[in-house]
Amino acid sequence: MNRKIALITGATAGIGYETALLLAQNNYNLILTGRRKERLETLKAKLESSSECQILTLNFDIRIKADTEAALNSIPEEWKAIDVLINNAGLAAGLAPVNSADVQDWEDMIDTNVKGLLYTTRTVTPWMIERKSGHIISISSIAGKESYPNGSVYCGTKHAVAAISKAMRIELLPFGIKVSTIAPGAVETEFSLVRFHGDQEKASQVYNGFTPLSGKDIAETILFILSRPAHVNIDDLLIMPTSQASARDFNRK
Ligand code: NDP
Ligand code: 8X3
Repeated sequence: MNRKIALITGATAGIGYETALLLAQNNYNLILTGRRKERLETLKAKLESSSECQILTLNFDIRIKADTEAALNSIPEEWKAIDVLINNAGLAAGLAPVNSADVQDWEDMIDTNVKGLLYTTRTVTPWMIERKSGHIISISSIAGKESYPNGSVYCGTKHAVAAISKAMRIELLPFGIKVSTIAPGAVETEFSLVRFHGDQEKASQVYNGFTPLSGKDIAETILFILSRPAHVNIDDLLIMPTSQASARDFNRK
């Protein structure tokens, strides 16, 4: 294979999906993961029929350590030469204060955004270290820079992504492995629909009166980071809609 290999977690929707579309057109073969198998298969068929890209799909729940490790370790040897790991799979569940939030929502966010990211990174980094090459891009959030009311645990998980990435950057420095984080503001994907447990009306209200970022905006940012020369690393990139100045300040019309 003379294409590079990128592993994208959470490629069935939103940012991960758009990143798969863009990297397929930019000389990457892709390992795509997610729980929704049918979506993975449809995306694989779409990409293989529209580009030279080879696709491997892995269908597992990133919250489950044994399943995550088994799926990743099942990758054929030639696919283990992963150049790029995009830690994207994640969610917000609920929007409520600590005294009344649903504890299961907390478990889901911590297990996905923090523990799932760690299980994946723990499995893939030894392969990168062996080759003394690689680039890990993790999707943090404006919620990893600020904390807002009713978002304590989501904000906590995204602060954790930022903190873990900072330490990883130092740990992986001797091996020439780049570590980057992207912290987006509001991106219109399935994110709010998931946060509000399928309530489409509440989800749509999040993006009322302003133009949010799109999954494609973040995919293009990922490609920008990946296409810097070997001596350049983008450590951390904060990207916001023009109409958003903080986690809570929007210019809505
Ligand atoms: P989407 O809901 O559109 O996509 C989330 C992706 O994560 C899906 O492919 C989903 O796949 C996957 N995923 C979620 N839970 C699991 C799980 N347990 N196991 C495996 N895969 C899982 O949201 P976004 O594209 O917006 O979110 C991508 C990342 O960007 C997240 O980490 C999010 O926190 C972050 N982010 C989003 C922002 C936004 O405003 N949208 C802003 C800042 C950061 P499936 O359901 O098929 O398993
Ligand atoms: C998603 C953006 O502001 O809802 O990470 O936390 S926000």
